[in-house]
Amino acid sequence: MTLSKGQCLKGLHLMHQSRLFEQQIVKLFASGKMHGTTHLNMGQEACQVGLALSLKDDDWIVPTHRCHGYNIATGSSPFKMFSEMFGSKYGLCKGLGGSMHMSDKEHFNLGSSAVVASGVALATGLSFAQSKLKKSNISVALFGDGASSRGVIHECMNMASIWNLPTLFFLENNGYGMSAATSRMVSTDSLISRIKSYNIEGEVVDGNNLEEVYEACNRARNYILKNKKPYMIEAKTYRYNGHSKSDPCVYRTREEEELWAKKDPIKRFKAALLSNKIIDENQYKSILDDDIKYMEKELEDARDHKDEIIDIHEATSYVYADIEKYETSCTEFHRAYGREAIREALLEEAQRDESVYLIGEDIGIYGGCFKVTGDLYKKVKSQIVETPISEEGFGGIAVGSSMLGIRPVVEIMYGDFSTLISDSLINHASKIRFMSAGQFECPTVFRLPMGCGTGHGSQHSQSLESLFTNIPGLLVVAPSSPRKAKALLKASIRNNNSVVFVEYKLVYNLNGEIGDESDLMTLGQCDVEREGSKVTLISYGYSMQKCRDAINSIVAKDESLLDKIELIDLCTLKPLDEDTLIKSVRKTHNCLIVQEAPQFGGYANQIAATLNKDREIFNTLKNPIEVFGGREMPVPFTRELEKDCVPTVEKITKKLKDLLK
Ligand SMILES: Cc1ncc(C[n+]2csc(CCOP(=O)(O)OP(=O)(O)O)c2C)c(N)n1
Repeated sequence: MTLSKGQCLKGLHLMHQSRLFEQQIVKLFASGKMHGTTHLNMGQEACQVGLALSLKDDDWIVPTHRCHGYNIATGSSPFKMFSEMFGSKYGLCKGLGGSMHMSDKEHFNLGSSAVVASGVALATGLSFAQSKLKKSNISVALFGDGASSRGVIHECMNMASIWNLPTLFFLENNGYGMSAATSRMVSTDSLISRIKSYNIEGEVVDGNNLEEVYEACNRARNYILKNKKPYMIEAKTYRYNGHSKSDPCVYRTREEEELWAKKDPIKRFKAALLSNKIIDENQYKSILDDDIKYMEKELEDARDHKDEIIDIHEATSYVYADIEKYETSCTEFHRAYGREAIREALLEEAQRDESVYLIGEDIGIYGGCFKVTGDLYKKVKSQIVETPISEEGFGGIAVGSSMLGIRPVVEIMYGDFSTLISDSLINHASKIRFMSAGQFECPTVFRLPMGCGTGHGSQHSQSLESLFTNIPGLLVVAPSSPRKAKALLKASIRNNNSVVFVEYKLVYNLNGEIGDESDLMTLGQCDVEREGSKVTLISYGYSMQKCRDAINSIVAKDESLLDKIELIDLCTLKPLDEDTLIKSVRKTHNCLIVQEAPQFGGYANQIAATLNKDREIFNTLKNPIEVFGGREMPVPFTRELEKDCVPTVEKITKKLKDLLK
């Protein structure tokens, strides 16, 4: 055998433990002692253990939802795994993850994504980081045959190939998605053949043969590190149980199940050990006995503490990383356009910190779609990563890489395409810190050019910030001027949360004073741009500029109104600086909130709700708080209609005048 005796025994123990762990889980669910759901991997142990035996410290894995065996095989404590599934504070993720999210940083296991196939992007991101940080390690992207039809996998294979990433794509082909047989769902008999399109090498193995899997993984690891190329393994295997706990497997025959039971990976490995005289029957029995006792003890300990859970305050503390406060001492200013201000922020931060990477489409010699990155490809060339048109893939890669020390700043060409990266933002970047109970952080910035006024039509002009403000775990920042764009972006890049950085495209064309490299603004603070006594006007992004213009036009005609309007720039939409807003409206008793996004369901309504809940404001308001947003229509192309579908300076002026009466 190619495995040493030590490896054989370890492999046998691990396969037993994986199976025994899940047999206990079946009993616990059957007796109602666990809640939620679970996906069992019994029958697939050779894939998990064979792979794990080939890995070295600092090789990372991102398992699928069928993950228990991967945790056991890579060294997670069964006590902590049982505890996680009981939801107790002794769980790997303090009970915040559950069966599908068993992150274990100590054992180089990022934890699964419950969004099938998305973990592949995270794993590719880990290998992106390994490659940039010049590590001699690999990351393993695990996925199933069902997952293999998702586009993100194909995007990632393409990028791993063109960027020479050390990714092992490991497909556990157990023949079925949930109920969907591969034969019905996939356009080819050979899943591995798809890698030809990406110029990736790979092989198919018998996934129920531990030694074969181990040897293939070893070959793969050596190949990846030697050739600096990704590799793929397709392991053919079978899951014994239903897809999840409630699946009676009506879609497959008992004959088929019996056929696979004959190829049981543990029985086969035992037979190989006996025939190669590595152990005898008595030794085998004693190994199994030890494993049974070990697992029972781990369960007993976990059960003894299962009712000890973290409180809601501790749980909340895992949502956000602390936000740093900055007091600017900047005295040196120079004039710049918004796009130049952002470019300066990117340059300064990339030069200051070599882990900052700028990622996006056409951000190299083309200079970015809106010429924001400009000539940065000359100045910080090695930190610019131009991507194919694969938003979902490079969004996930950015998030994955951020957990291994990269600080990605992703440019999405148009904010409208944030719909395509929303999986990485909404399901991953925002939640991994929480689900892993703080084991991982995702310091990413996603720059999204939003808004209308450029004649680009309905699919290139939206204001989608409210899609993200409703997601716990994301910061949402929206600058309204060149200075703020620079100072807020620098603070965003340095912070340890994921930031949706909303760049209203027309702010790119504003010209103003901007600070030097020391000029940073604290995230989560509003800016009272001008003080006034009678009306509070609140806005963000390019609408702020319209508010400024409206105030100027009012004051130009009537100087007595100079100190009557208080103008507040939100700067950060989330977390919201409620105190500053409440203080202002308690003083003015009038409030108008302006946003470009359609009014219904928009973010500005949140501001109104925040102010309305203050009793003092409620009791002293002179007029209802007014929200003024875009019309209920996609942004039209026609210049006049495009202008009219969002708040205009003239209309803001009129509303302000009414409130000043
Ligand atoms: C994007 C997405 N679609 C659907 C699901 C629901 N779902 C969970 S597992 C699964 C089947 C996955 O099949 P496969 O990738 O072959 O893995 P297996 O379950 O066989 O291990 C489905 C459809 C999901 N979690 N994510």
